[in-house]
Amino acid sequence: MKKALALLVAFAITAGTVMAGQITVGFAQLGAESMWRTANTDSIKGEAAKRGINLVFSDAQQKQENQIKAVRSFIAQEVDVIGLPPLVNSGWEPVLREARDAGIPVILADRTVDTSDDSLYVSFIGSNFIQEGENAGNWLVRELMGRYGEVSGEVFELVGTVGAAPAIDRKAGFEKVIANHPHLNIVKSQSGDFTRAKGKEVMEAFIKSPEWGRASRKIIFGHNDDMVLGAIQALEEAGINPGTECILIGVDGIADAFEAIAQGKMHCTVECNPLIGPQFYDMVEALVAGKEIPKIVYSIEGTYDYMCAEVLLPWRRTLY
Ligand code: GYE
Repeated sequence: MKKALALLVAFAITAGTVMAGQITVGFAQLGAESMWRTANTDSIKGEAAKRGINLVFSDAQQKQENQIKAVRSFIAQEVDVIGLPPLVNSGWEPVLREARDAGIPVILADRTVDTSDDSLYVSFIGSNFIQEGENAGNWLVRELMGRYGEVSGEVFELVGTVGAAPAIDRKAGFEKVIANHPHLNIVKSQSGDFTRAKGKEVMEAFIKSPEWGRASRKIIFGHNDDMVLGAIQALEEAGINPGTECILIGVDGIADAFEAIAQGKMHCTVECNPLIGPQFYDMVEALVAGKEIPKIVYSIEGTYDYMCAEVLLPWRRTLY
């Protein structure tokens, strides 16, 4: 009864603000774990406001059950389209089936799901995470070759959220590249859940490990920049100079990473574009107009290092 009432209230609030012909989108954001994510949320909210789209937004605080609940409530509210960045890549089939049966298209925004039934969503828009892992690996191989004339070293890997597509795929892409180099190996690998605080904690544990003591070339590969920035704090607190004693690579390309690179504390960031609001609503509007949309839309992304970070920092601050 309470639930039904809550649903009714939620519906009344949304319905009350909708104008005739206005598109309603439910977006089940997964959390606010990183600067990438806050930029992504701003893009999704800002672009809806610009286009006069009625956005029903929810934040699952990094809990899959909350995201599933949000999707169910969007179905009950009969929104036109649902946007979903799945926290982890499994466990989505029942709720995606419910949306499909209700005739509400779901666009996977940012992260992917692991399913053999791709009729459960209409489209994926986001990054090619395997490619990002490869970009990180390729930059590292070139860097080692340039610095030392050989490709060898020990990698300490800060993994993203366990079971999340960007964590699984970035690892896979990176490993694929370094597999060609027998003296370049991952010696430690642990999840820092894509957050700065956990990245720092995991780095503290890495520093105390025997592998750290034994490593001759210490390389830190973080599945996002926030974890690497946390790791830099841990290194500095332990009296280790990140810029000269380690090689640090992150993913996302947030302005704070550009700044750390410009300051000589970090070496490279692989871009992952969070500003997908405009493309997302292009798809929403096309769907509502009954048009076909592509099944996959990948962002185009680069890799940035100490050769350019300082010059590009002011521009980057205007992005994310
Ligand atoms: O790289 C990370 C965030 O799903 C692509 O999630 C996104 C990732 C991003 O927490 O910073």
